[in-house]
Amino acid sequence: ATPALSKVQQDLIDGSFAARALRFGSFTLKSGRISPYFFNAGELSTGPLISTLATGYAAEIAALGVQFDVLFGPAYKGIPLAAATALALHREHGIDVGYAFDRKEAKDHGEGGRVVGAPLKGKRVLVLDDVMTSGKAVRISVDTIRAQGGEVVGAVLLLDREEVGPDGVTSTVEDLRSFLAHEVVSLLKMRHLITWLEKRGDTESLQAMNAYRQTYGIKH
Ligand code: OMP
Repeated sequence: ATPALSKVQQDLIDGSFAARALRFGSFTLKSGRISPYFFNAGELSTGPLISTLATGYAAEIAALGVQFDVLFGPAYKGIPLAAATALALHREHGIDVGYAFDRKEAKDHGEGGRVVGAPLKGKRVLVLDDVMTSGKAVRISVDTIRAQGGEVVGAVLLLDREEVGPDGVTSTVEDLRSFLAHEVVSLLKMRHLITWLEKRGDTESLQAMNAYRQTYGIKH
């Protein structure tokens, strides 16, 4: 059975679909897998959408209860997300943390360095990212943070696609959890998108989603 949607999840999926950040069709992923859906968090680019999203991330982080100093949002899409979430944590939960992000290109003049924002050295850092498939993007952030002398204390994602690795068995999010030895949480999982499609009665997308999940989805 598919899970019920919370108000935040319903709002997030409705808003993402309306903004075409969430699309159903045929998409080639970084991994080469052909997916019946794609979530492009870069399209969540209005005040109301980023507000809903930041409130969602902040609530997830507050519920997680992890102690940390800095939120790290990788370039480019993670930058506004981390900034907006730091603001929401402050306003909505009284949790005051720094935020930081990396550059895509190394800078060799001016202030220099690959990381901008709050210093990471000796700090507890929470990674904030958009979509996770294989976990590669998150691992790159982890490497960047550790290279700066920061300690990664967990990761929070917008969408966990709930996929298996190339061996067809290992859950990529479980793998990331053991790699970090910390929690990895997400606002949405692929199963929530399926619930949403069921409510909407979109049988064509549902069939494609279920077939994809059979092939690449985590096994229960
Ligand atoms: P992994 O690095 O394999 O975990 O994939 C995550 C990244 O893939 C994201 O940061 C995006 O660059 C991209 N992506 C999406 O944004 N949305 C999707 O629905 C799927 C992917 C993807 O290519 O797997």
